[in-house]
Amino acid sequence: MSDRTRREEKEDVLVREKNEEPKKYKVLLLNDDYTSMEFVVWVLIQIFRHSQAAATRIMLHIHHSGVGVAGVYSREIAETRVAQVLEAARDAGHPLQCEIEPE
Ligand code: TYC
Repeated sequence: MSDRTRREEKEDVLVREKNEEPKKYKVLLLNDDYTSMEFVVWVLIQIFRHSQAAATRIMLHIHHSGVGVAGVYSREIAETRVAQVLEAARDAGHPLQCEIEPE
């Protein structure tokens, strides 16, 4: 058995956790056949603060590849963005789907 006390081990874990970068989460938008391109560009500009050019590029990437990253955030901000996208999509009658993935 090691001489290290449980307290020393616990202190080491706390120090390690404190020095680690906080986890980041990708907010993904999924392609579908019904949501309009204009609406996805609007979401990327209004909710994710992309420029018109970047929003169009990201939307086209999703349209062609099936999925794309709208932004990368802390867990709480990522969850808020997902909720904002789903509410806006529901209000506009679009089936757009959005999810979080650990980076
Ligand atoms: N595929 C859609 C269309 O042709 C456009 C679209 C792009 C939908 C990205 C969702 O996340 C999406 N109207």
